[in-house]
Amino acid sequence: MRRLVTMLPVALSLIATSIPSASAAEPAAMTVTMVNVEYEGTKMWLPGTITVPKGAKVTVKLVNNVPSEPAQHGFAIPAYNVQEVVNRGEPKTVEFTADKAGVFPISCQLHPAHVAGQLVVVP
Ligand SMILES: [Cu+2]
Repeated sequence: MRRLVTMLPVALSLIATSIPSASAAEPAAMTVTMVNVEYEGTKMWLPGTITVPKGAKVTVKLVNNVPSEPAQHGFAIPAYNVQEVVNRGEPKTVEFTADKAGVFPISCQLHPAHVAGQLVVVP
């Protein structure tokens, strides 16, 4: 028992040094692919909801696979000043840092009927 007690501070210090502190950690980098599809006449970006931790550097790869006209669709997250136009067959990438927590709409700025999604930034 005495041996165990004397080893305890050593064990605790090993644990403490192996866990990086939150302030020293780099922000998480996340890459998400979203695909614009048409299902029974309804257009939408899938997945409809993307969830990231606050502080993450987010890269969203956008693929427009909708076969019907028009050949262009928009991708906008107004709360993060993200706005892009994606041509069919020409993937694009948008990047932003998720620096505010909350639930934010994702929409197609070109077509109001395009079903909206959401970005969830978890604090
Ligand atoms: Cu659209």
